Amino acid sequence: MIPYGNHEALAWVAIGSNQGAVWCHIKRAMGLLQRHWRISLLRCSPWYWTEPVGVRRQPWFINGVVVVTTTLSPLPLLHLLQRIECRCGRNRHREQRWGSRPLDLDLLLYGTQGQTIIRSASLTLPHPRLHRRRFVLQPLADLAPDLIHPLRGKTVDRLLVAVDDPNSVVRVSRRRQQCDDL
Ligand code: A4P
Ligand code: MG
Repeated sequence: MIPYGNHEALAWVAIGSNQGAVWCHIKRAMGLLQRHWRISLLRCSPWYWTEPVGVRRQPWFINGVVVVTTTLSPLPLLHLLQRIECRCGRNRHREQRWGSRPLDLDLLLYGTQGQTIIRSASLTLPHPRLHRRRFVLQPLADLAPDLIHPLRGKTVDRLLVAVDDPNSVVRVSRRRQQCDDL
């Protein structure tokens, strides 16, 4: 049986940007997601200024998470996210791993309860580093605190409380966000 077909699934997508006009990249990415005929944007988390993880000497990121419904299965959805990254100026061949980028879209969880597990060369679900990163867990917990990580067996809220990540995550006020938009 084909597991996904044209059925609707939920997907949680992490959005990050720390290069160039960060809010423009984020807005553009959300617009492109919203306009895709096989995707509906359901909710968006608050946005956070986040201390860079991995490569220290780079600007802080803006991070957030969106939840969508989609009839795309996981791999075509990942490919769509990668095309959107390119359209927002990302060139992954020219960048350092974990370094600055105009836009990073990661597929965190997929399925009605986020329960899909995949380990293939091009896609790992749940995202392999989601449980280790405050900049992902905080906005994800804003949207889905009770969602259970299918491999860890813990809710997102519990993962956030237990996460061993000292890097700062600071909520962006709506006022600040509106100023930055101008
Ligand atoms: N890939 C496999 N599974 C997935 C998935 N679930 N979602 C593969 C997205 N991609 C997935 O990703 C590398 C490869 O992972 C892809 O070819 C895809 O097939 P990439 O986006 O090309 O490169 P990357 O993002 O630099 O690599 P990586 O290892 O995914 O980095 P991360 O984990 O995304 O970390 N600090 C802060 N504060 N905020 C950030 O947003 N982001 C990163 C990047 C580092 N530090 C950060 C932040
Ligand atoms: Mg990525």
